[in-house]
Amino acid sequence: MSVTPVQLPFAWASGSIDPTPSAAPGAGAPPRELVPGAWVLPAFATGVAPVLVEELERVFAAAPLRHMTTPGGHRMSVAMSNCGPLGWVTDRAGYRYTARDPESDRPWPVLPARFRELATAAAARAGYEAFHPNACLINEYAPGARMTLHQDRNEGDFTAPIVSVSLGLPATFLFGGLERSDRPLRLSLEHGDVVVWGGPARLRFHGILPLRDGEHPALGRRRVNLTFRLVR
Ligand code: MD3
Ligand code: FE
Repeated sequence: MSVTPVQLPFAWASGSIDPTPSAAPGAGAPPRELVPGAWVLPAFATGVAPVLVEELERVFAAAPLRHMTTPGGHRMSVAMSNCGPLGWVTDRAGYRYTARDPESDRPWPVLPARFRELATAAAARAGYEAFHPNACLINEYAPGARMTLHQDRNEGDFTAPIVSVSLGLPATFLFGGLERSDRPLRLSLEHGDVVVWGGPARLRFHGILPLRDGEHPALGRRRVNLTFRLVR
């Protein structure tokens, strides 16, 4: 009597092929520590980028990108939206996280599963286990848009890292120290690059130089940045 081997439905189920699809996060060069606590994951999100862009269109349909006003009364050159339980907002009253979009008074769109998975995987790759963000701020830069040097300190807890994902046109990122006057490093962030900012890097000053004009094959004349945060 012969035993018919069970036919496994996929070649990888037999263990001979890596089941990780090429679109899974994690492609690209190995992580590089920029300064203590800050890890660059080159092209980590390149494979999932088309899915991210599709999800972003859904988020923007529910919570359109808008130019917010700083407490000082300036209109930000960056257009913003959010998804997840909490979203970052600014107006004449100050900077804060809210559970509702002040434009619609509705909850922010849900954090797509693919966003969560990417953020958690990137943080783990940089050594920050069990990162479960509850806020995703989305920044859209048109040519000329910039973000001046600032610290991110509205999250209430600086033990969790921030994970940033760059999509579209490249930008020059400025990475300073713990004092505004510390001379910043410059780093080019390109489509698919992910950076994890934690530990001693979490409260460093940072910013983005005015975006250079160009045309990106997937995103057109813009850069979109996602930042995943844990707000308490
Ligand atoms: C370093 N965004 O949304 S992402 C921001 O590209 C912001 O849109 C920039 O700064 C952008 O607040 C930079 C990189 C980043 C984000 C948060 C950080 C770097 C950081 C927090 C602490 C240290
Ligand atoms: Fe920031």
